[in-house]
Amino acid sequence: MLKVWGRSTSINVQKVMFAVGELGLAHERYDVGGPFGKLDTPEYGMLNPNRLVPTIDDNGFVLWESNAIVRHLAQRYGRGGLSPADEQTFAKADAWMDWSLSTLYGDIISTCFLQLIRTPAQSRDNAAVDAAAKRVGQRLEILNRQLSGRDYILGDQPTIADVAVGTLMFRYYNLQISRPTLSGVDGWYARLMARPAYRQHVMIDFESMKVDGA
Ligand SMILES: N[C@@H](CCC(=O)N[C@@H](CS)C(=O)NCC(=O)O)C(=O)O
Repeated sequence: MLKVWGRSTSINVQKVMFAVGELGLAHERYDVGGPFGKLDTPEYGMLNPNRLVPTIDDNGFVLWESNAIVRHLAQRYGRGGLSPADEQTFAKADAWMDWSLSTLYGDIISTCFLQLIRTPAQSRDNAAVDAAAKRVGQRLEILNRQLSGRDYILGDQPTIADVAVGTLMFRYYNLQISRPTLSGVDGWYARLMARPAYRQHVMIDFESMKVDGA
């Protein structure tokens, strides 16, 4: 049985659980991290020396880093589906995964999400939020062009690319930031929201994560 450690409100756990849901894998998820704590135990340190979530144990194979976990699960359980069978298509999906981390994650999560949800309004850097939101809008124009004529990033089915980039979109679309109209990205996000695994694991209200005064 697949074991997943990580609270459901963590964006990186959501990414893994979106893949788990798409792949239809039987699993147990353990609430650790955030208000649940338990990351500082010796047992958890043995599983993940970074003491972060997510971590998985896939029938004895322990792995951390959410993108690596998604790739592993997709390659093991979703060849020809979430994990493109064609080598070059897989490489392109992999590139979009890296792109999500190197190009979007910092601005959406480390700046917009942390400033608007985890920082009291009086201490907030509104200029940084506005600049980050603007950069994301510009970078999503690249994705918008990729989605022209495609339902998902690499074609008519979701892949690991949609899992990684798509998981960020729920926060992007639900934070109080300015967004350009990008019909390709908007339509793709609507298709993601229609997927049961996305609804269950990614569309998790984050209002309860607001700190006092945010
Ligand atoms: N690069 C790592 C980042 C992991 C990470 O930063 N996890 C955060 C949650 S999103 C965490 O464990 N924070 C501490 C906590 O939840 O207590 C990955 O993608 O798995």
